[in-house]
Formats: sequence, structure tokens, C-alpha cells
Amino acid sequence: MTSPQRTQVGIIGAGPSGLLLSQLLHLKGIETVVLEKRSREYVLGRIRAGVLEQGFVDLMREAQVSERMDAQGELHAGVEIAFGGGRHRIDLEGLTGGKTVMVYGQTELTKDLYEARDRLGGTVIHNAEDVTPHDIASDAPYLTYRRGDEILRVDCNFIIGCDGFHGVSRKSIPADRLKQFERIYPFGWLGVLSRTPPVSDELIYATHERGFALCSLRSRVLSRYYVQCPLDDSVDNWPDERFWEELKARLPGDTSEALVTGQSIEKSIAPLRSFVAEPMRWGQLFLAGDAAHIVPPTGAKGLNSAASDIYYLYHALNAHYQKGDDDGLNAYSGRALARVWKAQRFSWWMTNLLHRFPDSGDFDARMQRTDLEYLFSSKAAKASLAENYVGLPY
Ligand code: RFL
Ligand code: PHB
Repeated sequence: MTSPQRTQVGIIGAGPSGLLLSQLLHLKGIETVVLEKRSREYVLGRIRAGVLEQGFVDLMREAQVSERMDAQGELHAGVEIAFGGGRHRIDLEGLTGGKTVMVYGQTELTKDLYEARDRLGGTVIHNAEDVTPHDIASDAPYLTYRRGDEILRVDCNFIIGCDGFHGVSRKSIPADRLKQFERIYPFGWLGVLSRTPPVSDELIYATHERGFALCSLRSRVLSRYYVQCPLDDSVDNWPDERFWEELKARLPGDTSEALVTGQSIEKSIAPLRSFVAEPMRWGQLFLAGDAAHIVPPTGAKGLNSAASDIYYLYHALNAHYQKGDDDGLNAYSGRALARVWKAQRFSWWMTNLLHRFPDSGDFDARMQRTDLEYLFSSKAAKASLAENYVGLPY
């Protein structure tokens, strides 16, 4: 083994969580090394989230990576819910005292973060295999990884696990100390990206007997659509024509008439899962983002929950290095989890409200309808949806 590299904070994973934390800490003079299993091209090829809460937008600005987002992202003051042949608008701005969300793709945001890390000379090591945290319960933890035949070592004060749901960091916490909560939903989302103008200026969440559908967008010329599909389905079963036909069938008549279809440029199926691991800290290892929790995408909360973890961690690490104050680090797991569980609740509620569950009966169907009718008739219910959708305070 070559002599160890030394850093202050070792970060596993170069998704949005790992890159954003590394960038924020760098601006405070705190050194990081980011170890990523995949290539940069692979990371940038993933099409995922599109809706950012105000808190996330503010954090991107603080990280000095908001220039393109501020120029090209779209502020959305409302979302719509399509149901029973009509469309009902939730006035996010009016119901929350002026709050909005930003529509800007995770792919673009990740690109911006990579560019900022390059500009400041940040260390992001790609194709790092077999990344392993060691001695996490001691005050001298370290990471090892493999490149080809070479085993390399990074010594650090803290290890931050930003390596997503399938990463190694959560698995490094002793199993008898980790409590995991999980719900797997009996369906997935089939997503299509197409170079077509979006069907509506605002997002439309549609609930229909045939299943859920979502009309989202990345820009005025790039649309992102989803339909609920069986869990064991394959994209091979979904030629573009079938996808457009199914999407149209789930939208109100005037909306499906207005829909501009075209060739898909990406098509994938994602399973839906709710998951939380507690605690989010073990010794000097801290979990953040999808490494610690997953939500079904219905509430647009996955990436935003990752961002709130990064917010708490960034401030806690900064207080440690600048003032020797460890209160934030000690409070991290509890503070992050309190917000995470609220995002879990909202995502679970939105998923239950808008999807068709294969095993549900007449009673469940009527409850779902009543829940929707109540929502559209009650300002308080709409305000509750809006407050959660724009993001609870950090
Ligand atoms: P990521 O993005 O999964 O990044 C983890 C990184 O760690 C790497 N890695 C490893 N590196 C080293 N060693 C290992 N052993 C490693 N194992 C893994 C991986 O290669 C990867 O680069 O986690 P992060 O950074 O926490 O970010 C989380 C978000 O990506 C995720 O929450 C969102 O994409 C979820 N999500 C949405 N969130 C929203 O807030 N709003 C949305 O509108 C939204 N829509 C979505 C979504 C997720 C979706 N899918 C496909 C899951 C829509 C979809 C369809
Ligand atoms: C997306 O644009 O990919 C998107 C938007 C809202 C969601 C989920 C995904 O709730």
C-alpha cells in the first residue's frame, strides 16, 4: 500500500449529497476527499429529480454553484392535481405566504457541482472500488479503496456516507445498533424524457383508475413524464407509442389532447420504497441522503431530504473546525431524522392518495376519493399539502 493520503473529511459517494458537502466545506477552508465508485459520465447519465425546495436553492447559492440554476431553472408557484376528468391547482405561493419551488434537473445540478469542484481543485476520485470505512468508532477513522491492483488509504477525522441506498457506509454500522424501517410499494414508475414542450406550465400529478401519472419538465423544450407500472415490468414492454397512449388515457381529455409526443431520449423504471435507518451517526461515521433514507418520488422529497442532511452536517462540521463546538455533530442524527420522518410522512401520504394499489378494495377506493374531495374543498388541507411540498423549515 502507498503512504496514506490525509484529509479532514472523507466523503463516500459523488452524488449531489457528497459533492454539495465537499463544495460547502471547501469554501470554509475544510479539506475533503470524495471517493466515487462509478465514472463521472455514469454519475452524470442518471436522470432523477427535478423539483428543488427553497432551502436547497439557498444552499446551492451559498455553495456558489447557482449561476446556471438561477438563469435556467424555473420558479413554480403552483402544482396541479388531475382527478375525475378535471384539474385542481394547489397555489403553493398563495398558501405558504410566498414560497415556491425551483424546477431544475438533478443531472444539471450535479454537473454544476462537478464544475465547481474542478474550478477549486477539489479531490474527487472516480472508479474507486471496494471503498471501506475502518475504525469508525475511534477518533482516527480511515478509508481504503482499490484502483486496479493498488489499495489506497485516506486518513481523516470524519467519514461521511453519501453513497446512496446501495452503498457501503450504512452497512458498516453494527447491525444490532441500526434500526431500519421499510415499506416497499407494489408498483414502480416508468419514466420517459422527451425533447418536446411540456404539456403544462406547471407539474400535473394525475390519479386515475388506470393508475398514477405525472407530467413534469426540465425546460420549455424538455419534458419528463411518468406512469405507474407493475413492479416486475420492463422498459422493453413499453415502446414509445404504448407509453404515450397510456399517459394520455390517465390525463383529463383536454390535457391529453394538448400533449405533444415525440421520441423518448431516456426510459427507465424505478421501484417505489420508503426507508429510514436510525441512527444516522455511528462513531465518526455520519450518513446523509439516500444512504440513510429513501422516499417514493411522489412528493419530490428525496433529493430535498438529502439537502437538509447536508445543511445540518455542513453547519455542524464548520462549528467543529472553526470553534471546537461539537453540539451540532452530537445533535445531527436526531435533528436530521426529525425532518426526514416528516418528509417520509408526506411522501407516503401523497403516494397513497394518488396511486392504484393492486390489492385495494371498494372501501379503500372510496376513502381515496373522499380524501381527494376533502383536499379540494378545504383550504386548510391544501395549505398543509403546499407547506410540505415547498419544504418544511430546516
Ligand atoms: P445518490 O444520488 O444515489 O448518490 C450516491 C453516490 O454514491 C455512489 N456510490 C458509491 N461510491 C463509493 N463506494 C460505494 N460503495 C458506493 N456506492 C454508491 C454512487 O455511484 C452515487 O454516485 O445519493 P444522494 O447524493 O444522497 O442523492 C439522493 C438523490 O439522488 C435522490 O434522493 C433523488 O434522486 C430522489 N428523487 C427525487 N428527489 C427529489 O427531491 N425530487 C424529485 O423530483 C425526485 N424525483 C428521484 C426522483 C429519484 C428517482 N429515482 C430513479 C430513484 C425521480 C426518480 C425517478
Ligand atoms: C421529475 O421531474 O423527475 C419529478 C418531479 C416531481 C416528482 C418526481 C419527479 O414528484
